[in-house]
Amino acid sequence: MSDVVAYEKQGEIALVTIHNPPVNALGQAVRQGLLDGVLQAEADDEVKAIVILGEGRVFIAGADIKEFGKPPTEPFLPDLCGRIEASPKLVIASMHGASLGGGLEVALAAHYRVAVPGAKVGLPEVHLGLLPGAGGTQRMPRLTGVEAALDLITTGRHAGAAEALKIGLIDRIAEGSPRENGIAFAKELLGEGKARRAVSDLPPPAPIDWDAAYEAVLAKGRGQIAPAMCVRAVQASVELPFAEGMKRERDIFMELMQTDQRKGMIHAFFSERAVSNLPELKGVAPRDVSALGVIGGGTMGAGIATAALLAGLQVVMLEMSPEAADAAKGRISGNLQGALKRGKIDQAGFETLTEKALTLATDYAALSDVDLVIEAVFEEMSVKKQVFEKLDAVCKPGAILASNTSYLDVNEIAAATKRPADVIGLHFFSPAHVMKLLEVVVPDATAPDVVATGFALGKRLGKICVRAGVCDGFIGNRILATYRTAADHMVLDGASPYEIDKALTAFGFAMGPFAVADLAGLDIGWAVRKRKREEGIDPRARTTDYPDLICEEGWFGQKTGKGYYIYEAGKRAGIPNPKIMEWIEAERSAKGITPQDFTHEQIVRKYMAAMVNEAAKVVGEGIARRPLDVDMTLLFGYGFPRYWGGPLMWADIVGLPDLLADIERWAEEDPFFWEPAPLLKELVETGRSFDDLNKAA
Ligand code: 3H9
Repeated sequence: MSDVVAYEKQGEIALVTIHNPPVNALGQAVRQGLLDGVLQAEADDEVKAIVILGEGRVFIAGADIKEFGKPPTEPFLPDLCGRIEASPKLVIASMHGASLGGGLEVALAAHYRVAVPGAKVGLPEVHLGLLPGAGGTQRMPRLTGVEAALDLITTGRHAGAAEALKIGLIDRIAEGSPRENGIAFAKELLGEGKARRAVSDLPPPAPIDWDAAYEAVLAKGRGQIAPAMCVRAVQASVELPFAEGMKRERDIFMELMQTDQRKGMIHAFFSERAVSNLPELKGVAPRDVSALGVIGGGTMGAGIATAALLAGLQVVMLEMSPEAADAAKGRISGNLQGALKRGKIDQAGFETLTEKALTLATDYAALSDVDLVIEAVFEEMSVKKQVFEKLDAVCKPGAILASNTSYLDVNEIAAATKRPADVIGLHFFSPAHVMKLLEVVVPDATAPDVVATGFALGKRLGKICVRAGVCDGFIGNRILATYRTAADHMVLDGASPYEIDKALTAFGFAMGPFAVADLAGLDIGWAVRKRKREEGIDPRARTTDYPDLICEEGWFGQKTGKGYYIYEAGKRAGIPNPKIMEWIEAERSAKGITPQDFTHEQIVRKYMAAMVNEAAKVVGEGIARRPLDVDMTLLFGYGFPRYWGGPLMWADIVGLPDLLADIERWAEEDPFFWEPAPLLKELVETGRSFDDLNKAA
């Protein structure tokens, strides 16, 4: 019938099967094919029921996201769903794998729904900056009530078949193939003489306090608009007749389609998938990794070991003494207890991981048989070199030696071994069993299959892997150092750390830079400052002195109860530490600075401009391959708001010429810090965007 939708008859049942790999997205041809299938079945008097199926691993993953932003083409999905629901024949959706977004909306337009036990359903449109636009906000509440519908629609989370059955979203769970299930259910319904049953005919559900729900969702979304707008669309399902509710949903959908947040989130969706797609790795087979060594069982090493154990690897944890090894085991067990509580593993699994899969050792010889070893010891070049020399001596040929360093020169570390081709940086983020980002740092001599192994391991551990070249801080920490410096300069010039934190959380960051510093530990920045001073700071750089005073007091942030903020026991959020402003004011007057006022908008602009300028240098120098690599680094490792898509997508959205003009204006006063990135200048001169570079890569 069509290339992507097949039509077939089994007696009085018509089977309309979508075959549009990889995920049966509802592109124009699929929508047309579905419509034609329904019309063909309706025209055939012998057919009494229509079963809609998806071939392959999912039922339907939703609208075709690649079509968004282009002019819509007929048949439109809401009309198609309406037409399916209006069919005089019984329509059954037989679901398996994922039924998401428009895919679930097609199922909701059917009169009955059956799913295999492993099926997942959801309306994840909010993750794309949208809302369900084909009746999801109108039909789902009629089936589940408002509360369950708002939970699924505003969070975009997936529900399993059991939950879907419980809340009334599907009618039945059946073992067997979707085809068999669909046919059996259709026969049963026909046998019982069941009538067609349109969800739109069901009475509207009971109302709730809509304004309260709207405000709560808006606050939770930290500036994201789409989830809050879902509340208004669901409200329409209760307050308006079905057809008018559909119109309201469509209006909001079209409004959201025009937003920058939609652009940012769709950029994030595709970049998240493209980031590990490197041409140089095509056809390169990774080495086998089943046993992993971890050196150093502090917070980072224990987190890495936890992630590896949860991914089914054997782990050898090497520590300096039996006591330190015991402490490391305690940390790993604590992490695994968390996984146990969240139902990720059961008690038997917990015991296997801690007692069988994990080996503690204090002698390097224990690492002689591991396939890959990750060093997470003290961040000091001489210490790292010693570790790598020892590893080189004991590890088997072909074993990969990885450093978790966050700043140091991995080329220099590799040179301490006789196998630089087997050396790589695997930079995890703390807590390593939770944070999604892994920077795969590639020194000059690393073999391609070692890089491929880094990516394969990261994927196995559930990480988003970004390739980074070697420089001080790689992609993420190098950019962080620059935008942190911009924040420090603003403090000297008149903004308070607290206003800066407020401005950036209002922009969408999970936390502002000073609250983050308190969380990470102020001693970390102190150590970096000391190292940089030893290496020699360029005399043109503006520096701040007061952060050292905080550390000299022994105030290292949350872990000591005091830093930029004071933390009362049992409370996560702190209150401003009054001593900080005293020190800042003293430093300003000692330096003869007259403080100026900063609006939140000015704070965000300067902070983001510094981030973008450094990011453009990182891309221009090839440390990051593409702008999207920077975007994913900041999104998954640094709490950057997903709805902006990443700093370079943000830059495209606000406009590169204006941003460069600001940078050049600030460079008149501080040419050292604000030196414009050559790549940024080149893009402005040639009228291109960062995303043009992504597309060309
Ligand atoms: C919507 O439905 C709007 C409607 O309410 C109203 C309309 C009017 N379109 O994730 P994977 C690609 S909005 C186009 O790696 P998995 C993906 O880019 C939609 N392409 O597989 C990748 O391509 P590549 C609401 C799509 O097994 C390949 O398929 N739905 C789409 O790990 C494999 O994807 C969603 O937001 C799409 N809809 O996970 C669901 N989906 O190979 C989005 C995927 O070139 N999708 N691709 O990199 C997912 O969550 C996951 O893909 C899924 C499979 C769970 C289905």
